[in-house]
Amino acid sequence: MGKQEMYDKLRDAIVNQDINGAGPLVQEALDAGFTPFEIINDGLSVGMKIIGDKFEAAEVYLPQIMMSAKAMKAAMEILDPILAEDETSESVGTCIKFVQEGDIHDIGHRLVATMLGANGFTVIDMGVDVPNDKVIEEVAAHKGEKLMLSGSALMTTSMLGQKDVMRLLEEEGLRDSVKVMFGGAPVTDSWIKEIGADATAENAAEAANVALELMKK
Ligand code: HCB
Repeated sequence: MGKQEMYDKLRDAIVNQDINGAGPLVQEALDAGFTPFEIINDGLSVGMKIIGDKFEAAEVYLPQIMMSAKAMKAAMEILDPILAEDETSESVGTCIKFVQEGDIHDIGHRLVATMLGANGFTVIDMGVDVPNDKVIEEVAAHKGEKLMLSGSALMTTSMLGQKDVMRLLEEEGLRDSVKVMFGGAPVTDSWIKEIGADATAENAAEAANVALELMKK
């Protein structure tokens, strides 16, 4: 099977909500020599983007989205342990990862966490719907380490909470202890500038590169 043909099958497993088929297909791709990185970036993520666009165009509805999300989870259950094994022994830094309060969208968050882990970060996954005071407590607990904060928000409402994170970091005297990268579909470069964060990234692969660059500064 050609490379593109496999990417298309992986993409379609997500678009067509193939919860039972996604895991075995990922295994098939791994057995055929595809890397987890290719499987995620050129296959599964493309499918998730398509289903997201279809949702916005009202071509599919919440139940289908939820099943695509489950297919994505089934696929990542095969890939996560492999990516964890690949982790380099020396950590390049600690990354506190969370999804903003009020927001339970965790697919992109998990992909970014996986990619950061695979690129040498020690990832502290605080999960979804995390209040800002808990985030600040976690940053304070790791003060002094090479430290990143990576927050996701998928809704315009939850994105506003990112501004508050920046304010609290300043107030608590923690701003200089941590590099801050925010992401999620509504997050733009101008928003990052406005709130005084350090960076954003379009996707998980870019997030890993941006995070590695920030750790050098
Ligand atoms: Co949801 N939802 N949803 N949803 N949902 C969105 C986000 C809307 C944009 C759809 C729309 O209306 N057009 C919309 C938000 C509108 C807005 O505020 N502008 C919306 C809404 C309104 C809602 C509900 C309120 C719907 C309802 O109940 N009526 C509800 C809210 C629940 C809540 O959070 N309180 C809801 C629920 C759901 C689910 C449960 C059905 C499901 C989530 C399942 C899950 O995550 N476990 C869901 C989904 C899947 C979506 C869409 C279709 C796709 C999101 C997604 O997974 N994208 C989304 C539409 C869209 O975004 N186009 C829709 C794929 C991932 C891979 O991309 O952008 O999340 P990503 O992450 C990327 C990228 O941003 C970057 O890298 C990631 C990986 O490549 N990145 C970072 C992310 N975080 C980063 C952090 C960094 O530091 C750096 C980079």
